[in-house]
Amino acid sequence: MNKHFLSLADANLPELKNERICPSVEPTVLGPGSSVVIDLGNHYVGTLSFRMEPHTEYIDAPVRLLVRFCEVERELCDDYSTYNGWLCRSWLQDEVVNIDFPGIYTMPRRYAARYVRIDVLYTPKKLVLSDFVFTATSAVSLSDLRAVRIDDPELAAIDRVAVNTLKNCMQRVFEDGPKRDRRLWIGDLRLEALANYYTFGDTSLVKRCLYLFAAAERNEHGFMPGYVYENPRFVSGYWFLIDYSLLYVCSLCDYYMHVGDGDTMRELYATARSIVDAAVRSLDSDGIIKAPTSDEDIFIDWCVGLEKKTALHGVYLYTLDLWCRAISAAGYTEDAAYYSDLLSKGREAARCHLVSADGRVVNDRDGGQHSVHSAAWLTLGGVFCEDEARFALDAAMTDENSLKPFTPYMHHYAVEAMLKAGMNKEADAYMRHIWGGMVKTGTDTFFEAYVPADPDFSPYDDRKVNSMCHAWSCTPTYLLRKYMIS
Ligand code: RAM
Repeated sequence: MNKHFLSLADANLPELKNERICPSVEPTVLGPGSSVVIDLGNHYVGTLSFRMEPHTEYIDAPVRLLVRFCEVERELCDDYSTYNGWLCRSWLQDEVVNIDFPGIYTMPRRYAARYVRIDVLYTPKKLVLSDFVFTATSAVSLSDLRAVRIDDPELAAIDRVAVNTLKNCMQRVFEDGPKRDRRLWIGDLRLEALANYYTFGDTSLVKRCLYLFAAAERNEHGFMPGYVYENPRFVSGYWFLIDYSLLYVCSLCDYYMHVGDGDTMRELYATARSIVDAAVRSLDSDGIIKAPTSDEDIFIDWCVGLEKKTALHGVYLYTLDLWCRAISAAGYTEDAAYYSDLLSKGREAARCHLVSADGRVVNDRDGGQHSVHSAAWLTLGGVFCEDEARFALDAAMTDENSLKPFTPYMHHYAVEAMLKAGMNKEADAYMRHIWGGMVKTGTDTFFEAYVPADPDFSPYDDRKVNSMCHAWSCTPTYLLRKYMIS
């Protein structure tokens, strides 16, 4: 672990802001087997306290309650006893609490919720619950939000939910999800940071996260872990995702382009360059990037059955492109020329080996699989001119048999690719379909995974553990503010 970078990260630790939410709930008389649902009126992240008093007679035994925190309404009725996901059951936000004495009870942990359901498990006498207070936390508050005017009500709703998602994920770091995993992941960080530049503008939180990753241990190939833990102490992550490692470089470049902080660019230059060089060392004899160990080391999306080699090459080119622009702006002219040459070669290699004769992004390396992922990432990598990109994207999106994105993370890059290809109308329709589709479910925040045809899809084999306020879903506020509204 690099202590110097860690100390710079710590110097940017935010002071969290608190907001007291007092839902209007009448004092409720409850006996064994009865329950109450508290609606906080919006999705928040924080702690809950409430008052428990005897109804008429003194309660001469502990009161045992089951308290469940739900991010969206449908979770109120989920049966947790049937949970069969491969992530630990303890991520589900339910607690059995024993209250020995009347008075205010404060729950010990932080939760992410719009609704709280309390079931009385055991009590010898009736009790009354009242005075619910949810203390919500975030690194930012809505009063910091840059105001914009969005006349279209559907887009305004999408923006509102996106901003709420971002706010609730901005804590000590840019968390991926406040319910789960509550840690700093590169892929999530990059998208949150972009959205943040156009909304809350909290640049020191971005800086903190860039330094946290720079402090992490690399693997033997020179790649960075996809995530780190930082609370209560720093621990490097164990999953080395090549695309995420490259997106760290992009995050630094974005930060420099938006903030113009030359000191941080200089501090982190060698770190970022060594990742780019690790990618260059991973090129095969055709000049296409290849995961040094196995394809397990590439993320791209949670899409089931996805082949990822083409998309990874797109991420490599996209990173080189941004890297060249940022470092030449920062004055590293010689290096910029060296990497520009690699970029041209990488694009040429993609045209030769990854694009079929008819202009679709289909090749043997990915077993002839057609996907929106591959077409989007090669477009973002600058492999095509606008017409070619439009053709490749359109072919991938309209082919019934092609694979489509499963996560708002990949939906985001699909929209970015459409915008790059000048498909503004299609990008608008896509955003309304995906993020507008989530809004129609009545949610206050955007989800970790969203497959319109399969609302129960979970990367973890059980929807109950999905995060329903997930950082990488917050980008419509960025897309709208940067490209779609004036
Ligand atoms: C999941 C989380 C996180 C993401 C990784 C790859 O575990 O949802 O957000 O970055 O996958």
